[in-house]
Amino acid sequence: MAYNSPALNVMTAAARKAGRPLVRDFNELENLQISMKGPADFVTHADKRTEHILIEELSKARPGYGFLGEEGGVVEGKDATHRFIIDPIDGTTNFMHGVPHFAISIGLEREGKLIAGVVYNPVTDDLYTAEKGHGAYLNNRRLRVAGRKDLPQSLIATGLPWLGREDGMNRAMVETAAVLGATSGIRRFGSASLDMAFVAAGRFDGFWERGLYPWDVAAGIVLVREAGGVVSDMDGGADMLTGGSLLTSNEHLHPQLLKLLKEAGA
Ligand code: 2AM
Ligand code: CA
Repeated sequence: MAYNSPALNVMTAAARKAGRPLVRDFNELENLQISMKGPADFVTHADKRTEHILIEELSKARPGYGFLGEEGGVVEGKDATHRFIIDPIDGTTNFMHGVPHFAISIGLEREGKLIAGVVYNPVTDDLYTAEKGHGAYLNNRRLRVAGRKDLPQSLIATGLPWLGREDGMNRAMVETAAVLGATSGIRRFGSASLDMAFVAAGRFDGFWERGLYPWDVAAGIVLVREAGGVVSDMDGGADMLTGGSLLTSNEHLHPQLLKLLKEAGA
């Protein structure tokens, strides 16, 4: 059984509560006959409502904690030591296309250090939780990163640029080619928080992406660390929460991936 602190229970309850109407929206979206503008508006509404429920539930249980959210930005709290970092729908494009691979992501910071994380896919009901010093779990089952030591046997996830984010396109292509030529393959599933949860669960051997925001990765960082993984930015430094790039893997493959991506010359 997972050890759940009161704070982690609060985060889990908020994710589950916000997840229920989100699943209803997701099912409705599949059947909906909407105008071209419709789906985007519908998803924006679902996104905002989900963030609203999360903030409401979390601040009811922890009044005074601050927030950093994808929709709402920074909300200063009276308690300057604690902050929730939340993404109401991580994997919005999947959500919009009826692909059941998206998550609610909630990280908790104390004095600038990440101490707990929840990543919840409400469609599959997969709940990933982690707390500093207490391990990472999927639905109460303890998680451990994969033990593979060699790149040729490894399966690596990434995220790639899209329309409107072409600035990093060439670099992403060069890095992707380098990893494709050195591993068993790449997966691009479209939700950074779930990619990190999958690394924690030992499904993916590693994950890297550029252009990420704190709410994409806050909870995932705690998950992979507590599952025994290594997380850094793509220069090998510790600026992965706010620096915009992230590389995570096990202790054997992390340095190899870092070197491979650097040598890709991007
Ligand atoms: P989001 O769904 O919360 O926006 C995957 O590459 C990461 O990039 C996801 O965590 C996703 O977070 C973000 N992202 C933002 N816009 C995207 C888009 N149009 N297509 C794919 N990913 C996007
Ligand atoms: Ca996101």
